[in-house]
Amino acid sequence: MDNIFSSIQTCAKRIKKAIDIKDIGYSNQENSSGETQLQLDIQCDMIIEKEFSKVASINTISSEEKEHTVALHEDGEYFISYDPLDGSSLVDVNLSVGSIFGIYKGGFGSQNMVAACYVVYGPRVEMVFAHNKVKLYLLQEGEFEYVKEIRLKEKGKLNAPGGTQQNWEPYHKEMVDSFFAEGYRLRYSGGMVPDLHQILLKGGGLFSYPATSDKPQGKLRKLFEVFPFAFVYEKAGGEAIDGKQRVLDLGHAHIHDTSPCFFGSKYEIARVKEVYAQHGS
Ligand code: AFP
Repeated sequence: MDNIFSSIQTCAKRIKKAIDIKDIGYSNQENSSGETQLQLDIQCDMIIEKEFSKVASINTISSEEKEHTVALHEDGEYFISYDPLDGSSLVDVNLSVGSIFGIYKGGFGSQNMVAACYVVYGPRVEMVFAHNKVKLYLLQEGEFEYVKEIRLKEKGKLNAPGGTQQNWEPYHKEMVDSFFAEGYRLRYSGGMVPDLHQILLKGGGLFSYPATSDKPQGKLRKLFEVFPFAFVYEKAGGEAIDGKQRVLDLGHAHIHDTSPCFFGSKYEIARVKEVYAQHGS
């Protein structure tokens, strides 16, 4: 695991450089979710594949930017799913973006998850690594330095509601509004990494990306976005559900499967469960 941890650090430093200098034009390729890839998406994906191919304990990788898994080392015990540059469409407006990693032992699948990690490229570069605890690191003068352990409070103050409102179910809108009526503040940038990072560091709140009429299975990908953040939130004392069920109990049929998802501290997730038990399918 130490080798993986330091390999991700190397990737993060190289990706930060690519973000700073790379022309961010579109490529002529689409990824498996049908989105046109930025040249930057492709470059970040290549950086990670190259670094991970040097780590003998990594058996297989799967990337949000690749249709299929890639086998690396037959004797390796770890399987890593990653989103090289989540929120890359925000780079041209200079908002924060991130890389997400899910680390599994023996095969892909939430039941095999042993660690998760994400990197935020904002005014500063930060890394959060969740194994037994959730630890925050800051890139300072070329090296990641440990900052602190992250723990969520029982109840937060932030509300980050994803998805197009006109496609929300009425009960979902009522639930989102009920948090605002209680004094919660809106925080939503359109980048999952900075939005979830903000909730974690400010002590709690709710991030939701529900099933909508245009996306009945949600938008966010299980392996590349939902499972890794679910692991981080649970280890930090919060919860992650699909409305009813713990997301880490959901299986996946295909590596690019998506799921509705709600991440938060205990208080907000209890409300989601209550509302979705009455209404959700
Ligand atoms: P991009 O990588 O295409 O910018 O999408 C980012 C993302 O997958 C995730 O980071 C956001 O939380 C989510 O999409 C935002 O989606 P909406 O724009 O539909 O709210």
